[in-house]
Amino acid sequence: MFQIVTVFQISLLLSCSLVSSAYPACDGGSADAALESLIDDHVDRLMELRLPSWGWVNTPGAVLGIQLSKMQSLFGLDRTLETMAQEMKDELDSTNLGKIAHYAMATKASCQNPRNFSGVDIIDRIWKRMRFQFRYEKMSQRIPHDRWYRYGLAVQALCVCGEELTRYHIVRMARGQNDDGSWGDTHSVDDTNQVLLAIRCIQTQKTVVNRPYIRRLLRNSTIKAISFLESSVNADGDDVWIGNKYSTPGALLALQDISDFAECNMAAGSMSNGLAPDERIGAISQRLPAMRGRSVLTLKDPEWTCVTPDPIPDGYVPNYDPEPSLECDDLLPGAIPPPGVTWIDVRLSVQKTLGANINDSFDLTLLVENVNEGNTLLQAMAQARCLGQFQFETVITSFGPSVRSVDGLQADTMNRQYWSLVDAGTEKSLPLGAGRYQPSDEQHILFKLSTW
Ligand code: B12
Ligand SMILES: *[C@@H]1O[C@H](CO)[C@@H](O)[C@H](O)[C@H]1NC(C)=O
Ligand SMILES: *[C@@H]1O[C@H](CO)[C@@H](O)[C@H](O)[C@H]1NC(C)=O
Ligand SMILES: *[C@@H]1O[C@H](CO)[C@@H](O)[C@H](O)[C@H]1NC(C)=O
Repeated sequence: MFQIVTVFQISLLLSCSLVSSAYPACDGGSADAALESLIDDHVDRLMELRLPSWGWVNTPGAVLGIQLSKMQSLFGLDRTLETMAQEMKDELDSTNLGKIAHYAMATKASCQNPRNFSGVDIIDRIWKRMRFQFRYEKMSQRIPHDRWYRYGLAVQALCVCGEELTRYHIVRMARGQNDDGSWGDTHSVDDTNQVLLAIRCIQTQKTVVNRPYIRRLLRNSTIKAISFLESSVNADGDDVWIGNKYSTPGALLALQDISDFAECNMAAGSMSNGLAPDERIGAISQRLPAMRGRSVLTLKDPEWTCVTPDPIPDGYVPNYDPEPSLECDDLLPGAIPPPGVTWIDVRLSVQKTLGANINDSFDLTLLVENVNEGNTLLQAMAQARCLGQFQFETVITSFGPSVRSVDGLQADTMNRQYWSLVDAGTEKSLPLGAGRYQPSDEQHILFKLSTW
């Protein structure tokens, strides 16, 4: 039933969209004036979200996003690259494979040498980590240590920097594909996007092109991946997404030039519909290249060149503070709601046992009363904290604050634990993080310790 409705809604949209324009991610053309100005808005927002260090919460992620979409706008690039080099050296041993891949691609995109970026051979660091991707915890494994999204980024980074992937890594990637054509489970559209783009890149390599078996293997994999992504197209009100709003940019780039699906322009149109005021650098820097229709595969082009960035605008000082303001004075309700404000009640529960069933008992449950309607989940959590009823900690990430510890229990990220945010009524995972999700009246939200 659900699928029939979805297809019906999509065809309705199709018939109304005759006047809509074509998008670069779908037809390879260039951006029209409206899209160009939206790209500018995205870059401007990134400049507002720049930290006093001239970097970002994820510096290479933001640099890569701008370099691929509007290179000349990256004013202050020299200072950013200095910061990026320092941040890279500081976290080289502790961060994940995907972040190191971001460093390599941001360096390449800025026409620096990834083999010697401020003395560091980033490519060598990626190769070293590739060695144990399918061998850890003393066993041979099907799922890479850093998971598919980051593995895909690493293969892309090696490939666009001219490295030849080995047969071992290629075969492992193809064999890790699920029967439905996807990779991963928790965020499978996002994972599939990155692996598909990685496969597309290595399909141009000599080692692959010369070996019929590998060539066929990857061709088969690609066909299944395309069909999984096309079957993930869905209508959401007036919008069309591949997966959801935040997996659509990656999917459009992964499918670019290899798939000619009817809803491409609609998905690209939905994606190019604006910039939500509370979107963070993660979402913005992933959307930029997709609006321009230029994936990291373009970095492989021997003609890739850099331009001198615009001068730093007069009076520009990067000064973004990523810590959310959660003052009790602003959050604790008075005796009656202020004019124009409606109060809602939100229930919060916690399950600390890994693998617990949603119907099992909770370790903690509480009702947060008199939350301003429209406040975020994080504000509701902080309101309960101000009353001494709830404890939690967050860490700042490129998608905003991420819940790291709840009721005194910290997720063990080294062992891939995390606090998943679940609607206890529908049992569905929340589509947005605590810093952006706005609970509704009587909604019951569960913090469930999980692994990925
Ligand atoms: C891997 C991944 C995860 C891993 C993160 C592992 C880790 N801590 O290192 C796990 C499985 C834990 C995870 C959890 C969640 N995720 Co997630 N995740 C991803 C994914 C697929 C790739 C991120 C990555 O590795 N990037 C590469 C590195 C190099 O870049 P980075 O900037 O350093 O990435 C960091 C952030 O992405 C952060 N992160 C990942 N997910 C989320 C979600 C939120 C809300 C926040 C604040 C941060 C965050 O973890 C990365 C490392 O620190 C992205 C997909 C995408 N398109 O970006 C989704 C994505 C970022 N996740 C998303 C969501 C919704 C969630 C959850 C809220 C799901 C839920 N209901 O529980 C939870 C977060 C709950 C919490 N405790 O706050 C959405 C965010 C949408 C939005 N605009 O808010 C995305 C875009 C997926 C999607 N298409 O919907 N995620
Ligand atoms: C890396 O580059 C610096 C100059 O930027 C140079 O002095 C150094 O010798 C190079 N290192 C290697 C290993 O090539
Ligand atoms: C590719 O798919 C075809 C048809 O499904 C199959 O016969 C063949 O064995 C596959 N090749 C490889 C290398 O997986
Ligand atoms: C939880 O209980 C409800 C109704 O009691 C049931 O419909 C649902 O399938 C259960 N969920 C799980 C995961 O067992």
